[in-house]
Amino acid sequence: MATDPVSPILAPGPSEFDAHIVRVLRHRIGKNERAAKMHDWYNASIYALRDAIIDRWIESTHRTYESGAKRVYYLSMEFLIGRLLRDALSNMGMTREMDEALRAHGLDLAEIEELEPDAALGNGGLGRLAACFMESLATLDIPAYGYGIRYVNGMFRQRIKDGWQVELPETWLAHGNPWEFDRMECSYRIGFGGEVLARDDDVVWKPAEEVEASAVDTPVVGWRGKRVNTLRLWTASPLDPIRLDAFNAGDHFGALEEQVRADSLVRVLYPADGTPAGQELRLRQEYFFTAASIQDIVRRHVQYADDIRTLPDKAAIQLNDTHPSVAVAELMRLFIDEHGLELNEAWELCKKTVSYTNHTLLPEALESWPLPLFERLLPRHMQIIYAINSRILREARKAGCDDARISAISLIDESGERRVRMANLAFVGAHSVNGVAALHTELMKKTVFADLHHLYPQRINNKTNGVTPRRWLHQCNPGLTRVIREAIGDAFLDDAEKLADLNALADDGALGERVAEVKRANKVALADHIKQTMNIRLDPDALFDVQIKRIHEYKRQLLNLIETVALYDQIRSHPERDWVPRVKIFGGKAAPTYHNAKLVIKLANDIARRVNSDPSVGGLLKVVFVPNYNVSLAERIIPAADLSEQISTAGMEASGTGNMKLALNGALTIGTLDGANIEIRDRVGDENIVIFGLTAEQVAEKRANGYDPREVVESSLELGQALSAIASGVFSPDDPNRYAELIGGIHDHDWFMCAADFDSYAAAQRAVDTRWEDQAGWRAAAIRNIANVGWFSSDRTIAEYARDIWNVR
Ligand code: B1N
Repeated sequence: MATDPVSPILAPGPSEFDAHIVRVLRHRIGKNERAAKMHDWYNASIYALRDAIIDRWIESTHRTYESGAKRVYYLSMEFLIGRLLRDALSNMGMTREMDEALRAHGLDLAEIEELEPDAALGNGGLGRLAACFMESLATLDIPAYGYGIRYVNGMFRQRIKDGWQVELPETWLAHGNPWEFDRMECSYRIGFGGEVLARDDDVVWKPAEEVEASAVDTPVVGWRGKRVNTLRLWTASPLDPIRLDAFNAGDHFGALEEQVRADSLVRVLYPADGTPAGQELRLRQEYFFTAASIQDIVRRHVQYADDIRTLPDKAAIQLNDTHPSVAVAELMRLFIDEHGLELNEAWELCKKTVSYTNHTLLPEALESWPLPLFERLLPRHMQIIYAINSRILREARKAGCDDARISAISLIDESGERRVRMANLAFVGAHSVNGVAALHTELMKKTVFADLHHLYPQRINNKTNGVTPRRWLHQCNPGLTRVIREAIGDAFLDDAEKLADLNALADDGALGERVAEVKRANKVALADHIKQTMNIRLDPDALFDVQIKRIHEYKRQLLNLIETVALYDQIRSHPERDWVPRVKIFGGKAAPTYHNAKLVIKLANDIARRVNSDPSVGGLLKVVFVPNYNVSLAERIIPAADLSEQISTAGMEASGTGNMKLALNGALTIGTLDGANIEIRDRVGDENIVIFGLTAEQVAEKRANGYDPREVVESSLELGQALSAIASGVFSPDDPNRYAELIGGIHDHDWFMCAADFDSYAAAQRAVDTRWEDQAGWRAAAIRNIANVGWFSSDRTIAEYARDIWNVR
């Protein structure tokens, strides 16, 4: 039976709750128990639960107004929230009530939960971080709003067809969304284009086009239901739904053009992660949601404080990467054009209010917009950016910056086609600029932001990422949660760092057994799921080796696949050896235009087909590419993982958060000294993590001084054989040249250092095998991982933002 790790503190008794569900079924869905279908029960369950949440929500909002507390505003292009039912039940302490109520009608909560579609409003780590942060903000009782876009289709659904990724639209709203509340009264006009007129002393922007942004709210319940915050997502509609004159004149499609234009703003999330963001629609989307959010924030403030100058005391605006960084210009526009402030005063207020988080150093992911496009779409913002820029460049000159530094600091990139640099805008407009792991923050200071850091040496700070232990331990792994409670009591449920009490028990064989039993049960459950969905049979006693994340060259799924091929060769050449049975599990989406990433997916599937059907490996090696990796799949895979692959080229993964989730669920990490892996190693200890490969410094040195991958390939027999097998078509007999170019890249430049790190990686993998043979040792190491990663709770991260950046209690 499903139980909560928390005793019910708010819930009505089970029979009362049951009666409530039945009432909802009747009066809100319009069915009785006999007529109700599974989906009706699903909706009724959520509506009934929602009623309990709403009371808390209204109470939380009221409390914030009464106390005049400062609010945190988290602006993000992505919120990868996944399913909400289990999370809301668990945080409200109502899982047992729901379970019993449904049971009384012969229904199974787990089955009802499966009906909920994943809200796939994000690409990957950045969007999932935003979701974890929202939950932790509510948990820490901090008044907060998340602001983003209500994408109708969101992230694409991935199908694998003949081994290739195919992108399909995600239709998560097809059956409605019982979690959301339309706030039609909360709407703003968002302008684009047009001209800027000077009238006396005033400046007036006359947009050529306008769309209406209206709010759709979703409650975010904190742990133990203390506070419910709001995720406010904007939807778009035209000011005129239809041009009747055109329609009556027979232009039926043209008459709806405005509708289509508005609709396009909220259709899809640009499904690229770390590749050039591209075109006008993306900039329109960014301005659309940012402007609506900033206007909402300012309106809320002046309504209650009636002095715009106190905004920084009441509002902290966090920019999740540069996607909402036009907020700086929009806030300045409202200060100056709507509230009549002088530029200087407006600028000081803006910096005090705004802060910015950087999530990547990849140059191709640093947003900039062609100046003509920006000027055409946002002419008034362009003027404001020029005004800010001349201020900043004056400051830089005064501080003695040379020409090279000045042009690096400038908000306008003049090196080729002129572009507006959004990261520089966010940096200068914010009082805090943070990285997401210690190494990443240091590299920000040395690389992309070196010149801005020189000018503003106090601004950059680190806030190492975290994950919510509610979703990523309690809810996804109830078995492990139970075992931990029995071992150390309940304190860790409210403070993940209390997991450290497990350290004293790490060598306790009995605890090791219980942790291993839970892991095995989770592996059986995952194996069943994979059998059902993919018809691949997995041995739950094999080592489950997991790499789940976006497919990207720097994340090096290719390195893992090359090693898989090398292992396959070895097993076939030495069948007499005692090989540790392994299951290699891959999951992740590739950006639709990212050719090499899509090829890596095909390669994983080509290798899987060959290896899985080769009787000579005797089931010792299986390869699985799980389609459509998303939050719900992560919740199944992570509790079942033995080994966590965190093998990015050092210096390129800003933080990673999957690394934290997997360690929290007792997987050992094999990884490079990159992102938060370094901080994970610092906490779990060298003996409980497997580190290999070049350091970030060594990678930089090799890239700067030239390095010859051919030489490396020639000196490693295993690597050479694996590469030529792939390149010559052993896994792609239908198209032997399919991987020639991909593998050629490794020989020619090996930008991501797959060849350079191969031997070290392969040796680390064999060391993993040796460790696995000592099951007692493995279990102790797994427990030490669980015990020491409580620090990576997003509660700790949010507490640091609150103290150092937002100045909220
Ligand atoms: O943000 C995560 C980090 O843990 C990951 O290391 C990092 O790769 C990820 C452009 C991004 N950085 N940049 C993006 C997403 C969408 C887009 O259009 C860039 N995502 C990350 C959380 O800090």
